[in-house]
Amino acid sequence: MMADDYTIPQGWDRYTDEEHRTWDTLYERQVKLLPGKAEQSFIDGLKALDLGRGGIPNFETMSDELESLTGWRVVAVPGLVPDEVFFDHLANRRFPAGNFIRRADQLDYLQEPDVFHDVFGHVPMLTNPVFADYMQAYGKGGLRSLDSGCLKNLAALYWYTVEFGLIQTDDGLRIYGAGIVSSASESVFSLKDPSPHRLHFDLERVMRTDYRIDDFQQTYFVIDSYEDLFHATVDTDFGPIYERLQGVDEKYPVDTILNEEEVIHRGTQDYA
Ligand code: HBI
Ligand code: FE
Repeated sequence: MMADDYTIPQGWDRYTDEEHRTWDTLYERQVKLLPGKAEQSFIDGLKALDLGRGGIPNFETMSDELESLTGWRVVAVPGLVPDEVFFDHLANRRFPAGNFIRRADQLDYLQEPDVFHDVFGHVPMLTNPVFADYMQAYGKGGLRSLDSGCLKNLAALYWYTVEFGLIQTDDGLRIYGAGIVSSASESVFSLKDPSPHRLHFDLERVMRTDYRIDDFQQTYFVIDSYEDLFHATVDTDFGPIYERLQGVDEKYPVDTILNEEEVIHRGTQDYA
């Protein structure tokens, strides 16, 4: 039975051996690729939550550990949930994760968020206290945005940070976005390929940018720190931004570079 908040039991006992093996296959493939690519909090989070112990993680055990670190828990949902339900979970430090896993013949790409994308991709970053606070702030901002008609702008922010974000570190550019760390091909493409633009993150600019959900990104936005991201989001009064954006239906196309902006890498856009 599904509750009002769309949560369901994970049903951990019902996973088949084949489903656990699918997790293991995906896990091993990503863990080999990610050193030197994923930002350290992601790698630390995998270890802290012991996500490589074998098989699909049990949400209860994992949540007990995660809660002791940053107060977040993971709850099971059947798939995409309505925006207001999604935001309400985040605002209360619950991450809704799909409980199903992709079929063995869909290892590389799946449109819906399954347990591998949601748990491997998103949950390790929730062990970083600043990022964990950002996610909650995003959820609260999302609830507020529902009345202002600016949901699309907020969705773009999520897309270019939580899902496809890059971060500048002392060791170079690294990945923190869940959509990238959970993808074998995009974890290489996003950092190494000459095709996509890599631009410095700017809140309002990002919120006005279109995005594509069906292929590699044509532009990635780079933050300097999770603190910057948190403060850009929390210290900014979204009211005036929303007001400016009200009249603006047009989005910046996905390959735009503005005159005044800080370019980290001007992409060739060959891939697109
Ligand atoms: N539901 N389960 C789930 N996962 C998401 O990432 C998600 C969602 N519902 C809405 C949603 N994302 C987005 O529309 C928001 O980020 C704007
Ligand atoms: Fe996601």
